[in-house]
Amino acid sequence: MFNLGFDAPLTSEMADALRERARLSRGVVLTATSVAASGHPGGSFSSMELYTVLYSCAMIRADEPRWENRDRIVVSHGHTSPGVYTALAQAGFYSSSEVEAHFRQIGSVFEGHVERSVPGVEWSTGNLGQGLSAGVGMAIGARMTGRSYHTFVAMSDGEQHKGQVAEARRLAVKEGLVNLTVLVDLNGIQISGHTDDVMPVDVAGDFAADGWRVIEIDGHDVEAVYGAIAESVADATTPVAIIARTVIGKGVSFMEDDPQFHGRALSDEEYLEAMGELGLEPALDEARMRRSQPMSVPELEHQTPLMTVQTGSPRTYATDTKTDNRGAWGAALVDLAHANPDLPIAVLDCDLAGSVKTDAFATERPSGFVQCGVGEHNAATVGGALSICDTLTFWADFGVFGCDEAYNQQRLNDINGAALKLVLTHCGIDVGEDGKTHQCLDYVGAFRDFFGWKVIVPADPNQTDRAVRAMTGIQGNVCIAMGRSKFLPISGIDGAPAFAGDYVYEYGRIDWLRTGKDATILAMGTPAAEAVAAADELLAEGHAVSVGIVTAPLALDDVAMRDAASAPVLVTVEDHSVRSGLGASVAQWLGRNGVATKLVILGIDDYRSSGAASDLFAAARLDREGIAGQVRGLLD
Ligand SMILES: Cc1ncc(C[n+]2csc(CCOP(=O)(O)OP(=O)(O)O)c2C)c(N)n1
Repeated sequence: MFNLGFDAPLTSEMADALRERARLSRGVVLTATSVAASGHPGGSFSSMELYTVLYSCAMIRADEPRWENRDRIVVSHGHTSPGVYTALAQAGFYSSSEVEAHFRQIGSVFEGHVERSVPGVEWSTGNLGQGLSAGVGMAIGARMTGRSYHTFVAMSDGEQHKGQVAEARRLAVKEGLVNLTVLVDLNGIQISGHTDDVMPVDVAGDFAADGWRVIEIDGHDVEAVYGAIAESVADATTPVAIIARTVIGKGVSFMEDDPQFHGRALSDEEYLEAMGELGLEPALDEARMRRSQPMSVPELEHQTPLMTVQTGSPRTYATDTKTDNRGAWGAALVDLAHANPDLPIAVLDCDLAGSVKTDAFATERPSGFVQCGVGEHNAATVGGALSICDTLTFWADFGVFGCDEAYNQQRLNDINGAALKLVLTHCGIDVGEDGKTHQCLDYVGAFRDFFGWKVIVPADPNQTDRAVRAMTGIQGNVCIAMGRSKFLPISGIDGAPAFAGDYVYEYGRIDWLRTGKDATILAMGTPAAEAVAAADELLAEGHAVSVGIVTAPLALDDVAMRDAASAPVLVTVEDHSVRSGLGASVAQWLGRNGVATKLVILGIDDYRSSGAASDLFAAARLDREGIAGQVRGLLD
């Protein structure tokens, strides 16, 4: 009778069973949090009927947690993890005794905030305000893949303060996501006290104002919860927000409406009293004993598998015609759409399609183009969640917005094992006249601190073309970063385009375009062409300088690095902060490998002003003359 969806009316037998599940779950929450001596029982109790009805009735399968047509349930207030874990246990995903014994224990899948590796959990949350965006991504994913599942997002009232929630609300309506239901646990309490005192929000009014249908209910009445969900699933006109009035700590008299139980476990005495009120046998001693025994719940894989993508035929850009990397990216994207007519491809935009060159894709495949407006936090999370829904997902934006603005969202994408392909244009001082607020100087440094993200910084349009195609075959989240200007593509020593012909892009490889014993230049991104030109100038003067093009500053190749470091002086060149980019990677590599050589890091050491990019590069001594002059000085 359970997990059949919401088509049939709720029978009294089912309602009784749901109430009983919720009662038992409250006991498990108390035992688990008391064994762990931490956690969030208050919100778990206020959300308990919502979780019980959702996990017991939605179309999900305990024996096949990643069934592709399952309804998606995202819990945005991830601190209510004990409530989520135990509702999933009641729905048969694993035994609740495992939750009781191993909640918040090292090595256990039952982390303090909900984790996607727990069977039944769709998105790791806890950084409030991101869950609705994840749900929007999954609801768009259903449309992209032609699947009929429904997405449910449970949220708290405290997190309604966040601006990202408003961004997601609007996108849901604009995209017509009738397959999306939000359930807000309106318990009126958060850490610092009553929500009305901390930061008043008209939750129902906000959803209604953005065009959602709003249904208000008693969130502890399982019949009302089921009925509202059934109504929302049947509604094919708008997304629906169910505002559930609840009581924090519901079910235990001394916990009810008391902010201290937001985030504290009960003492043993309180525990006994509470279990008595719930009519349940205490289970604390037994659970404490079991804590030292191994846990049997396996972690689900949460890295997104690679999709099969036809990469099409690379384009060649002539070395006598100035071209921009972002133009090459946009053209390669259209080629990918042509080469994969049946593959779900989504491209997210934040009102910059013309500049970030996704406009041609938007014309070519409008069904895949998702305009998110000026809502980058939302776009980042929507993109991450969509990328785990069998959709090849790109988000293109200026570096300062896709990286700096949305840093924590990209961190959560990393933790969730998403597969977002992030295209950052207008990076570095190459942004030119827009000035210092628009200079993204830290894209390598920012992503360096995430353990999963890969970063590609192509040197010219030919390499950009090939790297864009190749990144579709690289697992996980990948960022490709580029500048803004047009410049001449780089030539090999034979005068032909260096990154065309037989050239195949490989992540991590350093491509040697010039060789010489006097010095080594390792160059990355827009100034790489100038570094090659500088080496040619120096050669004409009798100085033989190697130039290696680095596109993967976070994955330096050991063999190539040993070669690079064998020269008397090693110079790095980049349009990036000297503190955390290629030069920093090389310094780290030298230190870790015990290799001593003179290292000179050429890059950006302060915020720069507005100006033509060529003038800015000259002022930073990152043009041909500047690089040649600095290397010449070192050789002399
Ligand atoms: C972005 C973010 N800011 C701050 C926090 C810290 N925090 C955790 S729970 C919480 C209160 C949220 O209120 P609500 O979710 O309504 O809590 P409950 O109803 O469970 O008491 C805060 C501020 C967080 N997790 N995420």
